[in-house]
Amino acid sequence: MDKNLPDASATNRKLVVWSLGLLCILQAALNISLRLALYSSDAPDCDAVIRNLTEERDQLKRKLKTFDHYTQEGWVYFRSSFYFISSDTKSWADSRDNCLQKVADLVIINSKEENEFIRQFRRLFWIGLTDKEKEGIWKWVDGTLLSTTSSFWHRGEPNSYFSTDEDCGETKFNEVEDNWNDEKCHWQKFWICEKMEA
Ligand code: 2F8
Ligand code: CA
Repeated sequence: MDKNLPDASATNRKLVVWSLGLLCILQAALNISLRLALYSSDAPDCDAVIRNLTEERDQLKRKLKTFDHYTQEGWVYFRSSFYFISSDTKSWADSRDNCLQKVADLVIINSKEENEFIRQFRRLFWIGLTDKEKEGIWKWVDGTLLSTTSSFWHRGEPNSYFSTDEDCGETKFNEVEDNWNDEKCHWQKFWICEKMEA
């Protein structure tokens, strides 16, 4: 062998060592860039996503349990509230007491849809509306003033009929959309309690 020529196996070894070195550098670079991509701010936080989904699932389970409980006890569900339709009659105050005992209150009507929901029963029901604190100032049982844009007094009502004291609200003229009447609170009537979904 010519001593001036480089040893072939030594050259190969150098080549292998360099290649391995290069591969190591490439792998490290790949590793770093993958980690950067995974933990960059716009990558989804998987733990947070799972936490949110679990919370949503538990909330739905709780809702379903509440729904089953109230509907089995005869409450009717409509737009995020449960309604109890009485099958006997009481004065306005006794009706309200009955609702309070059920951890509910006499119905508060906030929309035309809710009034239509109640009107469909075609009954004379006490509702949670009264002006017993101050004549002519109609308030719901939660203390809110009756809104002029969402009231359904029948034509000519409220009228405190012939100056008799009619301080409690009822549904009466159910053949038309504006079906409310003011009535004497001691009259015995059916009533509707409302319990808002938690
Ligand atoms: O005409 C409206 C009037 O109708 C009744 O009186 C005749 C009501 N009272 C009773 O039903 C007891 C009034 O409240 C109502 O305004
Ligand atoms: Ca009246």
